[in-house]
Amino acid sequence: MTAATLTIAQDVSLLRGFAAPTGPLVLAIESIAGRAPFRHLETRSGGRMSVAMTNCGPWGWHSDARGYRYVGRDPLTGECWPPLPLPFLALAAQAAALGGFPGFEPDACLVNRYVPGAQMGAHRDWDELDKRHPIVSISIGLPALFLWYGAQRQGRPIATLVEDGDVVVWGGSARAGYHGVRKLPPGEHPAAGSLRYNLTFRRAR
Ligand code: MD3
Ligand code: FE
Repeated sequence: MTAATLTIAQDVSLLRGFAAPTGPLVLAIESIAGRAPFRHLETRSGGRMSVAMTNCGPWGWHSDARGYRYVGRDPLTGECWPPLPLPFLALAAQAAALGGFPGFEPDACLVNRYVPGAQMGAHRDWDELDKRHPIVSISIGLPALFLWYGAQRQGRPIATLVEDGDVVVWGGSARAGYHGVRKLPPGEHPAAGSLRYNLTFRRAR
């Protein structure tokens, strides 16, 4: 457990190495993907996202021609999403508290999987009911450049390298912030192989 909490922007905290070691998290992700497989969702405009996604917890984020929303069942299998592992919940709550948001109880965890070349364009997380809750992100595996645009989608973002075990917490004035992830460079990581994973914990309802 680390003590260093870095502020990237107002109400955006970076907890370096807070989720390390990530070996157990990778095993948990593989188990989740065994029940709710990774898939490439469709954007509203019909494109295919380069990041593969799945979910665990009561609610899962989904995207198709009908738009972006949280759903209680996996549209691929018709089953409920796999449960949120207790260690995930504890990690997210502790990180949120350190970032200034005590009492965070997420009901959704979006699991992203990046292969080299995958990227996430500038967007904001805006499908959650109550925007007073923060979002907690855990990076696993290959390092990536996080891009923080802030209140506006355009302009030059603040780029921060996030590495295995790093946790980002954002809420309050940063909750509406635009962000993205730069195209993943190739590499090899002991726990995650040639991949990067990201967990984002949200309060959907
Ligand atoms: C804070 N995921 O799933 S976490 C998402 O790494 C999503 O997969 C990203 O955005 C991922 O909706 C990133 C959010 C994030 C991104 C960039 C930041 C938070 C940031 C840059 C600075 C501070
Ligand atoms: Fe996001």
